[in-house]
Amino acid sequence: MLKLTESQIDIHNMIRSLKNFKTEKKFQKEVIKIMVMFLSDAELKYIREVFRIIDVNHDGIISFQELKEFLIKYDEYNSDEEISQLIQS
Ligand SMILES: [Ca+2]
Repeated sequence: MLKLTESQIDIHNMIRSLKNFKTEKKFQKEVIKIMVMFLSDAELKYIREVFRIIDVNHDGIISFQELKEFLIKYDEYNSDEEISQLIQS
């Protein structure tokens, strides 16, 4: 069974994707819907694993604080406002 560890996941690349996501919200959401249909089990597993890492208390929700701590940990934190924008997108 494939088990991804935190070190195997390209966190910075993932954060970059998240940040770009807000720029063209509507278009990107449509693209993501289509992409999800074509994702392999391994890719879906990868996404779930990243979610699990951010969702520290494992309640199935990524809170503002969890996302902030995650970005600080990976040196990608800029401002609370940026996090708000990420959450709203
Ligand atoms: Ca949580």
